[in-house]
Amino acid sequence: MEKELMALRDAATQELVQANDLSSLNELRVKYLGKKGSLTAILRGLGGLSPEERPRIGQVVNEIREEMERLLAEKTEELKAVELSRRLASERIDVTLPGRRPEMGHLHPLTKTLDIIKDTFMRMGFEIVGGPEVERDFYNFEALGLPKNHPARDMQDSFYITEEILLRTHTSPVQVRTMLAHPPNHPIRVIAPGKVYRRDYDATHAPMFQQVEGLVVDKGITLGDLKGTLELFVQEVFGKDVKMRMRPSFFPFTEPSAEVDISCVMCSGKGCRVCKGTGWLEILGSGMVHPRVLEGGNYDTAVVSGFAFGMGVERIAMLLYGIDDLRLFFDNDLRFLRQF
Ligand code: 2NM
Repeated sequence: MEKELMALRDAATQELVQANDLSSLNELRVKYLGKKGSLTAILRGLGGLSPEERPRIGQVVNEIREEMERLLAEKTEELKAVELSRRLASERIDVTLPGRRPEMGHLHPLTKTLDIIKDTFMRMGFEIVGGPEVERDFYNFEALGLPKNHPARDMQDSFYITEEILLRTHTSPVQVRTMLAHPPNHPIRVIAPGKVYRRDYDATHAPMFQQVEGLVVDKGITLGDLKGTLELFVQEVFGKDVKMRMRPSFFPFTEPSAEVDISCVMCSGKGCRVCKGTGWLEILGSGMVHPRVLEGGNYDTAVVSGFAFGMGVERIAMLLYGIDDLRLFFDNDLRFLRQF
């Protein structure tokens, strides 16, 4: 028995001395001292020995185990030191390298444009109002002088949920709701920004886009008020040197109606590819609110009058930043977005 133990000790010691990494050291610990290790097995088998032999052999086994534990600890320290000096010799930290800058996000160009538009009208005393994107046919069409089968409904092919409910094609229904939410003849000065939906998709039309529509209703509001308000808006957003003009047009909810152009921001009105040689760019539609629309909003047209206008935020952003394809706003390509 003792001979066997000595042989075990010698074998273990030799293996320990030869181990040259931490994982093989651990394997040896398991092999000899682990739950199923050979020394542990011998310790368990002591019960089978005679009462005279048992204490003596037990003592030898314990001595061997203590020695092995000491050797294991020594060898572990030694190998750790070797590993540390190897890493110290091979790994280098360049403390002169520049730091890694955290990525900074920023607002989307459409958000920036909308912020500029909202800020400009807020400084002119306009309130910002909102409403549902899923809208009733009544607020989206009927109340604006567009009954069923009106030819103008073809101009904005819509996304219908049911025959009576659709995705709004403009934010005008918000203006109608605003009129109805106030007592009769209560003055109004609001803009309604928000998403609108039309069945369209090309370089200048997306099925979802953003609009800002404005509505002013009060005693004595004239076309002159409309023109002055829009001129101030154009100068604030595009700069003092930009000129504005109004052209007669048609909308079912305004009379008279006018298209508003600004002098081309690319060529300063000289004529170029962007303005197709005309020197002018169309930026919004406007007009004096049609009496039928005011009456539908509980306003007495003998007492008050109003003007309204509507613009596409994407179009304003394209002119502001010189972008030629509206789809870029929705692709989420960082190479595009990082430029703003
Ligand atoms: C436009 C052009 C002209 C408009 C009309 C109204 C309302 F609700 F008061 F009748 N809101 N917006 C309007 C007028 C919109 O967009 C090109």
